[in-house]
Amino acid sequence: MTARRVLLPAPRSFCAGVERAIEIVERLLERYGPPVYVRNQIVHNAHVVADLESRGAVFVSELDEVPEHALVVFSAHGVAPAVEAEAARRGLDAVDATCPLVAKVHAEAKRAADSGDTVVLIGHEGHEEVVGTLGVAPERTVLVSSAAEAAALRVEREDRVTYLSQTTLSVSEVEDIAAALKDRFPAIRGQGADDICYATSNRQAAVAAVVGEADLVLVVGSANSSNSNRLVELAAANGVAAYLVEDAGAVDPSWLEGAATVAVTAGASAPPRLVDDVVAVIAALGPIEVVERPVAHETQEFLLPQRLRGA
Ligand code: 2E6
Ligand code: F3S
Repeated sequence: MTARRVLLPAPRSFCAGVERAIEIVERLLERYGPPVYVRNQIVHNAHVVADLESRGAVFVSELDEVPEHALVVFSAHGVAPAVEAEAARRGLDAVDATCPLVAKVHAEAKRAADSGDTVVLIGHEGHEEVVGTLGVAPERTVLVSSAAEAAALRVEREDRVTYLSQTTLSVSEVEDIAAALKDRFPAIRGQGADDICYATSNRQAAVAAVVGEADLVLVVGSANSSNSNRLVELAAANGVAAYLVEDAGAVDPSWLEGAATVAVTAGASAPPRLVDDVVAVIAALGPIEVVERPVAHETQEFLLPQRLRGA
C-alpha cells in the first residue's frame, strides 16, 4: 500500500499577535487570579477560548457585563475608542491585547481622518476588527467589501481619500479592490495589500505553494476566523476540495477516499496541537508520509504591555 502524502504548509497556526494575546490573559490569571474578564473572544478559536475559560477567564460581549473596577482584556481584534472610553468611565482596569498590526491600521485611520481624508476601509461587515477600525473615525470612514462596491463609491471630496484594509483578507482580493478604488479615485492614498499582516499573507502563500499537488486541503480553524476562511477559499479557488475543521473530530473520513496527497494547515488562531491531532486521524486511516513545506520563516515577536513584562 503506497503511503498517503501529508503536506504541512509552513508557516501555519499561531502568529505573534495571537501568542501575545493569549499570554496577556494567562499572565493576568497568574498575577491576579480569576476572574479575568475578556471582551469578545480573545482570538477567534473555540479551543483557545475554552482552555482559558477553564482557567478562570470570563468572556463577555459587552462591557456592562463586567463588574465595576474589574480587570478586563480587549481582544486581539481591537476596539473602537468609544469602548476604551466606556471602560474608563466605568472605572474598569483595561488591558489591551489588540494585535500591534491592528493598532497600526487604527493609527493610519486616525492620521488620514485627522488630515481631512475620507477613509475607505476594505473589510467584511460585522467582523470585530472592522467594527473596531470603523470606530476610530466613524464619521469619516466608509466600508467596502468588493471591487463593485469600490467602483460605485461616492465620497465628499474625490481628491481627499485614503484606503486601508482589514488585516486578515485575501491578498489577491484586496489587490483587486485597491485597483478598483484607484480607478475610481486616481488621487487615492493607500498601500495596496500592505495592511494585510505578515501572518495572513505567509499562510496564504504557503497554501498557494502546495495546492497544485494536493487532492484535499484541510484548514484547522474556527468558523468565525477570517484568516482561516481565506485559506479554504484560496484552495477552493484553485479547484481543490478544501474544508475548515475545528479539530480532528470534524474530519470526515470520506473526504480522504482517493486523496493521495493531503495538505493540512491552520489559521493564525488555531493551536499547533490541533494540526498534530488531524495528522493522527489521517494516519489512523493508513500509512502516511509527512512532508513539511515551508515558504517563509517567521521570527516576529511582539512585546507584552508594559505592566506584564518581566517574570
Ligand atoms: C486579531 C486580528 C487579526 O477572524 P480573524 O482572522 O481576524 O481573527 P483570528 O482570531 O482568527 O486570528 C488572529 C487575529 C487576531 N487576526
Ligand atoms: Fe496580528 Fe495578523 Fe496575527 S493582525 S493577531 S499578526 S493574524
